[in-house]
Amino acid sequence: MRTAGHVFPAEERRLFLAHFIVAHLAFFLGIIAGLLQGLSRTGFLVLPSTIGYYQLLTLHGVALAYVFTTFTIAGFLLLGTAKTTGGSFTPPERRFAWAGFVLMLAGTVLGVFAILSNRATVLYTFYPPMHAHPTFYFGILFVLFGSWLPGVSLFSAYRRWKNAHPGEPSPLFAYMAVATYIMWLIATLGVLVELVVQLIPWSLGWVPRIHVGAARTFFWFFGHPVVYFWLLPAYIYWYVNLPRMIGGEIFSHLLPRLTFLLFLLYSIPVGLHHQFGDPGIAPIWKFVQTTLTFFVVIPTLLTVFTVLATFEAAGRGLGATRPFAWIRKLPWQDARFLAPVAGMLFFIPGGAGGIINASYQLNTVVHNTLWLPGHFHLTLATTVVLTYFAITFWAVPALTGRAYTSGANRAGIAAVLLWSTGMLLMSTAMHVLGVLGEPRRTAFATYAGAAIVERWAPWRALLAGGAVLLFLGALVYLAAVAYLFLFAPRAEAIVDFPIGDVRKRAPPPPPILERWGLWVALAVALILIAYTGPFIELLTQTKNGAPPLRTW
Ligand code: HAS
Ligand code: CU
Repeated sequence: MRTAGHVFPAEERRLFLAHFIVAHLAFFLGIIAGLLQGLSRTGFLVLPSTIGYYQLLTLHGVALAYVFTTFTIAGFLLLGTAKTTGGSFTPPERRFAWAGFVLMLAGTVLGVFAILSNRATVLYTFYPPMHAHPTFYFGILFVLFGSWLPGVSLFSAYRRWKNAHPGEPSPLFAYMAVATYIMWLIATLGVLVELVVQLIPWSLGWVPRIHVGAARTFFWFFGHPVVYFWLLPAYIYWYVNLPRMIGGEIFSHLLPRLTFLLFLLYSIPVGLHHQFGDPGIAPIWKFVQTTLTFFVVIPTLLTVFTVLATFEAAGRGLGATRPFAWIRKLPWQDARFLAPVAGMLFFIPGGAGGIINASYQLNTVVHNTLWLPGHFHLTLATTVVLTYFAITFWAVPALTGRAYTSGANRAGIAAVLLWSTGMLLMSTAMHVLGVLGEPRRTAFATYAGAAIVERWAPWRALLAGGAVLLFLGALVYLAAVAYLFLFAPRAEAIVDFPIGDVRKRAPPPPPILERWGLWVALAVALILIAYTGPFIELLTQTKNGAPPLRTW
């Protein structure tokens, strides 16, 4: 690969590219599982007896929700932080990031091996007492440890930049990356305790029984913030990268930083909204965490406001004067714009569904039904994933030095349209089926010909049709990415990675926003308020654990 004419030095390019490569291998694995299970759980395909439905479902969830995301996030945040803190990492920072990559890769190989060899059909939430082979839990543990190390590299780059520029506001991208990884470090402590104290000793046979209630609570301590770990990098792209791409400026130093701080505070103490139906936890704690869940909507609303304001300002800057004329000035024909904006539109029903889920009583109607997969295929698999598509379309050419050709862009647009149409069909069907009572986490069943199943039939067909379109969209996307990696012509000019500037007139951010110790202390205080009571109750009331169970 040439070195002249690149934004990043060769060492950085290799590091970032490695992340995007593994991410997309996992994506490929995940979408195959997705297609097969979409067709089989609706009755259109009978799986060969060597493949279990729940095994596929585990593979789908782990490959896409954990591996594809974590590698893409690490690659993207490392790339943007390097770019905004001086252009490259120091050798130790790079070594940390590589060590993280190797650990995550080793963990992925272990975990995928356990799933493919049918030793870990426990779904991506790995709820005990379902009992997987230790390799699965060690795999998850390695991915977790590995995922911390890029955080260390970017904390160090951020500090290095701060020391060299005393008194100046830190680069917005690096600030947001730091906030995301601090949140992630705290969040992963929950699942770390679950793995190290509970699951691993139990799976090795050192202890006979496991405290299921505590395990689920440790899991959701992590399981809710993980959704913001996926979402925040997409927000970074919306806040920092999109404005440059559309020729606009970020209009405020304060709002984007405030958004990320609020996520740091409110992402974690809300995990009980996944456990409204769990016994052993008094309703008051569920109510406290419901209330906190409503607080975590606020930074999203701040984001909607800021992103729309940036779009409008950019459109007006390009000469739009009449109300809403600015919308037509935006680069709709560019997949790197269309994809995230389609994602934003899907976030309207996705987020609204989230608010329904979070409403303690309404949750009873939708919990454990197909509504839930409908919800997270809108939020994660559309809002977030479409934004990751756009990030990849920028990152790969910037790293390979190849041109983002109009052909690649057309394929990108086709992928976005197929994905959006497929998801519209599939997630609508899932939401309706959920309200009609079809359970989630279940293989195809006719329930002995119960009358309700007849009402499900047309929606199941819609779901399957959506899954096929999604698969086609994913293939077109992967073809475009492979082309950008390997075959696109060399770019004539340097392929940049767009990072927006905050407008000159914006007042500088108050220094208190960079006092991380304070924000971490506040986050810990909120966590203690939300979680001390439930844990005391769980650990004192229910003493007997469950023996291991193999359901597959
Ligand atoms: Fe969720 C379950 C509540 C957001 C993912 N969620 C899940 C699960 C996943 C998931 C994976 O309270 C299943 C876990 C499992 O396997 O059991 N969720 C919420 C709430 C939000 C929310 C309140 N979820 C997300 C995001 C996810 C995600 C984001 C992934 C990335 N969720 C729940 C609850 C459950 C749950 C319960 C458990 C249910 C149960 O019973 O098990 C909020 O963060 C949502 C806030 C968002 C909004 C939308 C505002 C956006 C607008 C559009 C943007 C437009 C723009 C401008 C920027 C309020 C209005 C457009 C411009 C143009 C020019 C077009
Ligand atoms: Cu949640």
